[in-house]
Amino acid sequence: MNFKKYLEGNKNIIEMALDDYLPSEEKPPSIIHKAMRYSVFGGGKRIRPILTLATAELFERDAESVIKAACGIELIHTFSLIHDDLPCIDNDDFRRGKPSNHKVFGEAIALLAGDALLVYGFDLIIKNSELKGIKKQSILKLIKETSFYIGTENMLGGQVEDITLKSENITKEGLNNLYMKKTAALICLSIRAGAILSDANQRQLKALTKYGENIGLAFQIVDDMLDIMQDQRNMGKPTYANKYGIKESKSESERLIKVAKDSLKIFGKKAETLRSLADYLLTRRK
Ligand code: GRG
Repeated sequence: MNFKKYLEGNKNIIEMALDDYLPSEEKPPSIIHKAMRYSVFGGGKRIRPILTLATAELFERDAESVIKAACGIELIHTFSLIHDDLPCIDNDDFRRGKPSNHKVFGEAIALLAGDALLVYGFDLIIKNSELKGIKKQSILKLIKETSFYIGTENMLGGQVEDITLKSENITKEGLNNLYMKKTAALICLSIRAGAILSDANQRQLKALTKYGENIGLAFQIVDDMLDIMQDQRNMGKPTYANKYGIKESKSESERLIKVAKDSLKIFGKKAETLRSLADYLLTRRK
């Protein structure tokens, strides 16, 4: 199948499900439901839930058996973006070319909308237990993994380093570690979710985690390059592009994508979609 069509098809499945699961804008207290929907339907690429669906597909599981967990992870991602933009963190007035959540709804509601999306995210992961062929034990494992990958040892901790470390003081290893936590952790979780819900074995989980870590690192390096090339943001921040320039960022992201694809060897041809997804992350323009 044409890969562009695959992405579009899965994006539609995810958006329809998200619309179905989220409270309507009219439901009281209406303002927070409006704020949540504003950011959830604000033009995201849906990379993380697409990765969950694609990983489940590798184990011949259809989208229907993992869709709630996939959407839960997208809600957690959206929570992190709303909080990231707040004046007390990155102070960004725009997200995806539109006014950021706090610019439209005010800081207090934006903060609460982020909190609510985090809670709903966990709720949807738990509700994935209602879907066909899912073991309760896998859901427990996934909840534990979610807490770990978004907690202070990973996404949250990465965000702390992002706002406290200075570009001039950070080493390559330190930057790698920061990217692993801030960005690669949630990407790894998205992939591991698809694998755990499909009863993958340890060897398969290990290979998929290596794939996730490497595409996650590449994703952040590409993101920093796009920021610099498109609107000169992040000046002085600890980013690969600021420290090593565009040329080295490009070759490092290409190297990481190669390592990611090589780590899928044990799956043979069945992992073709995950390989195409890795290539797509390298060539994306937003
Ligand atoms: C609880 C205060 C508090 C914060 C939560 C803010 C935070 C912790 C974590 C944020 C981490 C973060 C923003 C990492 C950046 C990752 C990244 C490159 C996001 C953009 O992802 P895309 O391009 O987004 O997939 P779209 O727009 O497609 O949804």
